[in-house]
Amino acid sequence: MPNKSKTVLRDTSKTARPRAAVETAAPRRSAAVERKTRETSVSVDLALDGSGRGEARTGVPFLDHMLESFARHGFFDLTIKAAGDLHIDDHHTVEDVGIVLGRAFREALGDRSGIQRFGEASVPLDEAVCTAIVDISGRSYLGYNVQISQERVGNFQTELVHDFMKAMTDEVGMNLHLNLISGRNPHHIIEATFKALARAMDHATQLEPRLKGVLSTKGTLT
Ligand SMILES: [Mn+2]
Repeated sequence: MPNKSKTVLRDTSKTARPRAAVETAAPRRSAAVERKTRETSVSVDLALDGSGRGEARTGVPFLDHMLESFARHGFFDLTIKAAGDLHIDDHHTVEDVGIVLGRAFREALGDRSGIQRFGEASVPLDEAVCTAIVDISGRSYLGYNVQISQERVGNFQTELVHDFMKAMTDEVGMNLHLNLISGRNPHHIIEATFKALARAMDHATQLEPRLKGVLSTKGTLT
């Protein structure tokens, strides 16, 4: 006898757990940060426990592409708006977006109790492979080993990635090592770098259920 069983879609909406029970399980880890200078005006809305919904409007389209990829692969909900002095060049805007995004992470993490703290990820994009290793330790350090031989990708200066990462690292208060393992195309290299950062930070910012307080024998991560 052939198996005649068939799939029946059942309406489970009435038996499902009430949403409120899930949503009140943990406090919302999020931040909204604004910063205005004579050079730029930047706002960032960040939720650590998001779904990867990213919207970036910085006036620097390549940076928008990278930030939306960062949100997607880190499962962060992220809205970034910036208006900067792009008539000079992209530098102030890219660096200041890094500052405000870093500040948003710092604020959303609070006293950093309960977080995994460490994260590591390697991400390939065709011929490019980049590794990100992060420790959200409260001590700032950037190890940047992402050599890009091309000066630009489209209009975007590839050197600005270093400035963005330095600004963000300093503001979060974290140790970040970015190591390019291989790569030729600058778009691939930078995108693999942002995706690796996203995955490493997703892991490092997640809550460790066995942990009470902060993951430090010193007793503080701020
Ligand atoms: Mn791309």
